[in-house]
Amino acid sequence: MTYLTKPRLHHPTLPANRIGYTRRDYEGKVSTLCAGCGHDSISAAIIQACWELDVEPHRLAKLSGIGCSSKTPDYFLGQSHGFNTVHGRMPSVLTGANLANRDLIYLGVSGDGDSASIGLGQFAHVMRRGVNMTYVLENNGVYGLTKGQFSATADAGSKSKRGVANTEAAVDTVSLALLMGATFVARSFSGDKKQLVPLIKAALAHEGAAFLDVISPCVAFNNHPGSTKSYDYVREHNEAVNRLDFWPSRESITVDYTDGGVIEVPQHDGSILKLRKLAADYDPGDRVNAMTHIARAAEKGEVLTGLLYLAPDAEDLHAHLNTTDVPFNKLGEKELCPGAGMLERINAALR
Ligand SMILES: Cc1ncc(C[n+]2csc(CCOP(=O)(O)OP(=O)(O)O)c2C)c(N)n1
Ligand code: SF4
Ligand SMILES: [Mg+2]
Repeated sequence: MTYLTKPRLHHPTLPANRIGYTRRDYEGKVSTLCAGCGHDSISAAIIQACWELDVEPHRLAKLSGIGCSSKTPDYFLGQSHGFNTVHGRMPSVLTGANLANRDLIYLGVSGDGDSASIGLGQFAHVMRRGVNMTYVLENNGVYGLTKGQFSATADAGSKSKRGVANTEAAVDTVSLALLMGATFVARSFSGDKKQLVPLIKAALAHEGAAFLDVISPCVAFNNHPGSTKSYDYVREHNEAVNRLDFWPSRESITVDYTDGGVIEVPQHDGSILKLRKLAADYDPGDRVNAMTHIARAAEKGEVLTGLLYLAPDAEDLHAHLNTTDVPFNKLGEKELCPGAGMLERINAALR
C-alpha cells in the first residue's frame, strides 16, 4: 500500500466555515513524508487557507510535478480535482486545464528540483503568460525524493550533509518570477504559519500568475549546520519586509493609507489585503525596487520574506487572449464550430 486513507471521524464541535465545512473536509490522505518535513507544514497551511477562504473543494484543481513536494497534493483537499503530472511539467498541464475551464481555482505545487532544473522553462513561461494560478514552490535546496543531491536553488558555499560545498550559483526563483512578469511574488517559510496562511489566501484570490516560494527544510538531507535551507538558518536570517492580513469582502472598497505603515490594497474579487510595513523603504508595488532589495538581502545571506511584489494592474492569460467568459469546456458545437462558410471567409482573408 503506498498511501493511507484518513479515518473519517469528525468531532461534533469542530467549527465550520461559511459553507458548512470543517477543516477536516479540506484534508487528504495521511502523509508519508519524513516526520518534521517542511512540506507537511505547507500542506497544513494550504488546508487552513482554503478553509478560511470558504473554498468549495470541487472548485479547486491541484496539480504538481514529481518530488516529495509534488506528492503533497495527495495530503490535502481530498475532494478537489488533482493531476500529478510528469517531472517539471505541471505548468503546461495547468495552462491547458485553465484554458479549457477558467471557472476553477488553480493551485500548482512544485519543488526546487522540479521548477529550477527540469521545469525551469515551464516555470518561466507560465509566469510570463500570466496564467491565473497560485504557484507554490516548496524550496529545500535539494532533490529530497532522490536522496539529497544539491538542487539549482542551493546557495553557493552551502554545505551538503557530508560537508561538500556547493560551488554553483543559485537560481533565485523570486527574482526570476519578477523578471518573467509574475504579478504577485512572495516568499515565506514553512515554519512561519502566521505569515504563510494569509499569503496563500492572497495568492489564491489574485487574478494572474501568483508565485509563492516557501523555504521548506528537508530534515533528511538538508537540515544541518552549513545548510542555508535549514530550520535554524532560516529562523536566524529571516527578514520580513511586511506582514499580511487578508479579508475576503463583499462590501465596496476604497484604498486607504492609514497611519502606522498599514496599506490596504483592494483586489479584483473584492477582497482586501492589509499590508503592515516592516521595512520602511519597501514598496511592494515597485518591481525594480523589489529586485534590488532581494539581491541586496541575498548578498548579506538574508532570506527576504513577505509580499515582495504585487502589480496594481494585474491581468490573466484569458484577458490577454480575449477569450469568452464562458469556459471553453461549456461551449457547445455551434459556438466551437462556426461552419464551413466562416472557415472559407477566414481563409480568404489570409490569402
Ligand atoms: C524525467 C525525470 N527525470 C528525473 C527524475 C528523478 N527525480 C524524481 S524527483 C526529482 C527531484 C525532486 O526534487 P524537488 O523537486 O526539489 O522535490 P523534493 O523531493 O525536494 O521536494 C528527480 C530528479 C524523474 N522522476 N523524472
Ligand atoms: S526526504 Fe526530505 S523532502 Fe522528502 S519527505 Fe523527507 S524531509 Fe521531506
Ligand atoms: Mg527540493
